[in-house]
This record gives sequence, structure tokens and C-alpha cells, in this order.
Amino acid sequence: MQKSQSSQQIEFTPWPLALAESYRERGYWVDCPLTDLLTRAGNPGATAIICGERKFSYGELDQHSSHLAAALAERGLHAGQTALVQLPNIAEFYLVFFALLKLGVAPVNALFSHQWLELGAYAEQLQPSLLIGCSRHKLFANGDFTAQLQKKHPYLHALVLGDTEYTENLQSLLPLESDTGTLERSTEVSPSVFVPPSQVAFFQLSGGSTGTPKLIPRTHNDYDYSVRRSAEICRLSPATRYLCALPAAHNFPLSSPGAFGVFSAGGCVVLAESPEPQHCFNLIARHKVTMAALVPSAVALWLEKNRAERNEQPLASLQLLQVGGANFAEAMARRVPAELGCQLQQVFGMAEGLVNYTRLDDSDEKIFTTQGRPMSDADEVRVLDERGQPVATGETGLLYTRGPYTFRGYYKAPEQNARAFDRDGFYCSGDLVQQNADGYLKVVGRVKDQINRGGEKIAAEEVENLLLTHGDIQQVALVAIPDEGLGEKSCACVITGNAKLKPPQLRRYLREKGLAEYKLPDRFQFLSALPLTAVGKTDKVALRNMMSEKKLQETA
Ligand code: OOB
Repeated sequence: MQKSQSSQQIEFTPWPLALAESYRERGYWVDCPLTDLLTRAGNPGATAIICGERKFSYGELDQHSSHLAAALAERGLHAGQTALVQLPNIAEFYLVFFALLKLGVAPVNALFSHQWLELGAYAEQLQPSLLIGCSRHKLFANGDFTAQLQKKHPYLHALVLGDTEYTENLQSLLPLESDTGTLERSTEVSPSVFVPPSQVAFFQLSGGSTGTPKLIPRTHNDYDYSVRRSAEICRLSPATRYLCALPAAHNFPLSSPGAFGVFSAGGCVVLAESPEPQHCFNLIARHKVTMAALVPSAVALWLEKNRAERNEQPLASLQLLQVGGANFAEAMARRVPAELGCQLQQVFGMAEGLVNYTRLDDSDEKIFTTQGRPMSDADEVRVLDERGQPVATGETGLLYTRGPYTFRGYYKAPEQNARAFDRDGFYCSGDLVQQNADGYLKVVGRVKDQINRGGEKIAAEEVENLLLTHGDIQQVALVAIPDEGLGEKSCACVITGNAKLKPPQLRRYLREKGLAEYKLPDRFQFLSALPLTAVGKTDKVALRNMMSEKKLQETA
């Protein structure tokens, strides 16, 4: 049985042998499964997760996840399969994640804001054997979506957690704890041995710039290294109390250093439902949170709330605030230590791999004016012009990178991969950056056709393609418009023959197509023609300028 399971490996683009060997020799890859994170700090009694009124120790998390792995194995799930998981920021997110890692089933963790279009697209690509959702989400409030997916994927097992007592729901799948016989049996299952750490552990989600959302295979070795190194840079320890307020599945709160980094150091993850300031301030004060990670738009809300609190000191325990995911204005960066009384760390990362940090002992100037430098000495960064030539130090160019935790290819996407990587295997992130002489990066723009809406990424093409299926729309282009709160919002520039077409109709249309709410255009602009480039493509630069200069009468 063991043999046939290990032979079933999930497809991914491996690193070239010579590089892989050097990553091992230099100690970046240590061939440990990610599940080791739960026991690495060696204190099973310590609290790993606080979720509302519930607490889970490392021992419990380890045991619960082993039980779930065993229960799933009893249902026929095995290494080499994949799972589609969508859970909010609750302890079960990690419990399920570790159970699947132990079993060797590679999950994609969809964001809780995703709807059936996104989940359907992931299922289409992955052909998962398991679906885990939560009835708090409208997709799982009744059985329709699950039934629909099962019709397409007849071998799909489904597990939907109830809204209130999540773990109790899981217990129905798990052997009872009082049943020691079962306990022994389930702990015997240590399925992680089936998956070599050089193989895929799970899939990260790409922010995307194409029509369909892309999946990023992450191996145990590469992810474990990024987690270990990040935890080291951020000086995590058993005393760390980390507030997870961004969506738990996102690469930033998962591994930069995120919850996984905290687990590796034996600290505690305090789960927040959202970055909403009042909710977070209460959690910080109550649980003496020492560290948090936010996107810039949330920092703005925290600063505002903090000003209003005046004499209260809800953030007294907070030592470090990490900010990343989107452009962070220098003026706001300077306000973080001055007003929130904690240190700032800028983080520029991507689900595909490379993560840059300002270091804790960097000068204020560096911390306020750069997005940090690569976490690893083995990260190779090139800043190139449009002809692929290196630009001079400090000049603007496209960011290309490869390294021990930067992926080598999207899952089953050869055409996309041919465009995303150069001949040397460097991944082009689509970001325009400047690199100083000491390796620090500033993000100054992007060439990828993506809108960064407060850290949530929207692939223009995905929304455009959907709008083009509407009978009244002849042409469309989705562009970013500046927004004070979110940094950017989206504007759909539409050409239609139907003068009566209104934005609410179009938003409803997109919603009915199952598109996530954050991808619905914030504004619609009806035009008589789209500006074109010399070669006849839509000139998005010109369009963006037109929209942001508000030269046109707003129509939504
Ligand atoms: C993080 O990951 P993704 O995959 O959601 O988005 C990556 C993209 C980058 O290519 C860049 O365009 C943008 O988000 N970005 C930033 C930024 N951090 C990310 N743009 C400007 N300044 C920054 N500090 O967003 C992510 C993953 C791990 C850690 C942190 C962020």
C-alpha cells in the first residue's frame, strides 16, 4: 500500500538538479516535512492558537490533526491527492491544513471571499478528491454548491463545518478521544512519510494577471525554508503572540513569518476575524499581542482608530507591525512608530516565492523608504529593462528572481509559464522596482495587468472576459483608479450599444456568474471608444490616466 501511494506524486516544475543540490548543501533545504512545525519548538503544552474563547495547545493541534488525517485515510483519501479547502480565520484552518499535510493530500486554501467562480476554477484545475468548506459562507449554507461540484467531480468527498462549534463538527469525522483504541490506531498513521519533502505540500494562490486564477505548487522544502528564515529575521520566540488578521491562507500571514513562523518558534497565533480596528485592538489588549501583519489600507484604519482612543493604550503590548501586500506611502510609514508606539517592518512578498523584509536593526530611513531586501542570501534578483538588460543601480526596471523558495512554474500552465520565466528560470513578478547598492528594493509600479485593491489582487483579464460574455458589451477594459482608502480601486471602461445599460445590472450579472465581491468593478465608465496603442491594443496606460484625471463624467 505504501509503495503505490508514494508513486503518486503531484505534478510540479522542479528546480534544476544542480540548484537543488546547492540549496541542500548550503542548508536551505533540510528535507523535513512541514508537519514538523508543530513539534519543532518541543513544548506540547504551550498554547499554539487562540480562536475566540477556544485555545489549542501544540499537543492538541498535533493530535487533532492526526485524528483527522486518520479519519480521512479511513475514507480512502491518500497521498498524492488534492483538496479544495475554504475556511475563515478559525483554528480549524490550521487543524485541517496539518491533517492534510500529514496525509500527503495537497490542499489549495481558497480565500474566504472567493465565490463559486474561483472555487470552480480551482476544482477544474486540481480535480480534488476532497472539499472542505464552512456553512458560514453562503456557498456552503445549503448543499447546492457541493452537489454541483460533486456532479462534475463524482469522487469528491465533502466535509462542511457548521457555523458555531466547528471542532464538534470535525469530531463526527474523527475518532472519539475517549476511545483509546482508536486513538492508538490513529496515531499509528504517520502518513507524512509517504511524501518526500522535495514534493508538493500545498498550493498557494496567484494574484494573477490572466483569465483564470493560477495555482502555485509549494514544496515542503521550499516553504519550510522560507518559514524558518522569516522567523529568524523577525526574531520570533515562544513569547511571540501574533495577531492573524489578514486571511489566514494568504502567503503573508501564513509564512512571512505568519502563523507557520510562529508555530516553528513555539509562539501563539491569535486569530482575528478581520483587520477591523476595534476587534483587533480588543484582541491585542486581551491577549497581549506582540506582533501583527497588515496591508496598508488597514494601517490607515488602525491609525485613525488609535487617534480616537487618546488616553487608552490598547496597543501597549504590540512591539512589531509588519506592513506589506500593496504600496505603502512613506508618510504613513513614518506615523506607525510615532503613533502606534511599535516598530515597523515593511514586507514586499509574493505567493510565488520571494519575500523581502526591512530588518529589525535597519535605520529608520531604510524602514520608512524601502520595502526591504530579500530574506535569503540565495535569492537571486535581477532588475531588467524591457529588452532584458540590467538597469543601473537605483534605476527602475522589472523584477526577476529565482531562489530556494521561489517556484519554477504554475500548476499545469505551460503557456503562462513560458511567459512568466526567462531562460535562466528567473520568475518575472511584473513589478517595477529600484534596487539600491545594498540590495534594498523600492516598489515603484507594475506592468502586470492587475489591480491591487488594498492588497487584494484582481486580474483585469478575468473580469474583462466575464463582462464580454454579457450580450450588451462590445469592448471592455478594467483599469486601476487611485483611491485614498484602498490605494487602488477598479474601473471598468465599457463600450456598449445599449444606452440603458446601468452599473448595478452589470454588478448583478458578475455576482450571478459567481465572481468574488472584491473583483466587482468599483466604477463603470461608458465610453464611445477605447484608446489604442500603436499596434492596436487597448492603451491601458492612457486609459488609466484618463480615468484618474477624472476627465470624464463619472457614470457610477
Ligand atoms: C503578497 O503576495 P501576493 O501574491 O498577494 O501579491 C504579490 C504582489 C507583488 O508582486 C506586488 O505587486 C504586490 O503584491 N506587493 C507589494 C508589496 N507587497 C506585495 N507592492 C508594494 N509594496 C509591497 N510591500 O502580497 C505578499 C506575500 C508575502 C508577504 C507579503 C505580501
